[in-house]
Amino acid sequence: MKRVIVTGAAGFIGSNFVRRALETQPDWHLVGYDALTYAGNVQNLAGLEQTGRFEFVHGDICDAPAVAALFAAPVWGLINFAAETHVDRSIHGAAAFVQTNIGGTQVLLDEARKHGLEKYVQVSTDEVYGSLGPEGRFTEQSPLAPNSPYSASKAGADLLVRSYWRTHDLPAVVTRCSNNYGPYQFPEKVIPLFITNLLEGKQVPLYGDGLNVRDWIHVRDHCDALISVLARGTPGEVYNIGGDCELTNVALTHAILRELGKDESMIRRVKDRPAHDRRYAICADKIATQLGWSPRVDFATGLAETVRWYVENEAWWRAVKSGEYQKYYELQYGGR
Ligand code: NAD
Ligand code: TDX
Repeated sequence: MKRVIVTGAAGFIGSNFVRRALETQPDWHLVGYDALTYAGNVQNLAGLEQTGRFEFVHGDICDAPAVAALFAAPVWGLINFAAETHVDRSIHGAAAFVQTNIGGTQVLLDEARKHGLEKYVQVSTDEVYGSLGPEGRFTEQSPLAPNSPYSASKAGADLLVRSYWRTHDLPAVVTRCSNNYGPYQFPEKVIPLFITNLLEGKQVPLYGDGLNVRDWIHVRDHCDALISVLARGTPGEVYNIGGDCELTNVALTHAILRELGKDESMIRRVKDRPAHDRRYAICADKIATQLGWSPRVDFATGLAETVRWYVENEAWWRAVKSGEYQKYYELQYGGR
């Protein structure tokens, strides 16, 4: 059995990754590790320990002794999803972003180096490349030009990972993916926020002119790409991952409204996000050529499936759309 540590396992992509890896990698034993911040939810991993190939450990990636304890048994691989992930929150306050995204990554890298492993994967984002004009796509050679405290902290972590590979021969790989959607996504991100607002009969807050472009990928496709990188990625390399599905936020909003049988009156135009990146688009040719991965879920099917998941899992999103989240939402949108 290959023992794989999955940090940030109780979040959106981490929990989808654990589920997908249990389905497709019979020789992996997964250890989920998560601090359970506002974005982490053990419910996202419900039932998985019954497989006998998954266990959950509650802990912070900034806590070096706790991370060291994960290495008490031999570790084959570590994939780091743990992060503060919401751009708007990073505008309100960057401290937690620097602490977890950079400081936490440094702790993971040091423990991985001390104890040894076969592969370390840093799950990063296309946002480290900054913003595109109307033409072109990000390649792995695009310069890093982050525009938000969130993306700056992710870029800082990417550079640390590279330095541990160069300096300490740590077998580390970085991935940079575009915008994910699918089940278990926290309803602060645009797709689940808009779906759940509409299910509650509330309007959806569309930033600025709504013409910013994102390249959407279903979380299952992202997880399959990450499994191939963990299994076969070359240390020292960066792999871009994208869905080849560019949409303006207006087009995305209309698709969600259509799925739920609502009209344009449900759109509320709100002020723009500061330094709002205009366009992201990923060239994923390298991972296609070198690791044989390409996205499979078509957007219309994936979105319909996702809307259905939120309709069927109302208890899940009602529980997370309260408490601390509500306070933040009121700060962001002026109370509703
Ligand atoms: P998420 O916010 O849903 O989950 C993050 C998880 O990390 C949560 O479970 C949280 O409890 C945990 N966490 C936070 N701080 C921690 C700490 N100090 N120690 C341990 N655990 C901690 O985020 P997500 O959307 O699942 O993103 C996962 C990763 O993928 C992030 O690194 C993010 O930058 C990256 N990414 C996300 C997207 C996207 O579209 N969502 C796209 C590209 C890359
Ligand atoms: O209420 C909203 N209204 C709106 O118009 C929100 C929350 C967002 N938006 C717009 C801003 C963006 O152009 O929708 C687009 C997507 O916004 P987010 O869901 O906040 O995602 P984004 O900022 O693109 O970042 C996401 O993708 C890359 C994730 O949150 C990151 O963690 C990931 O790295």
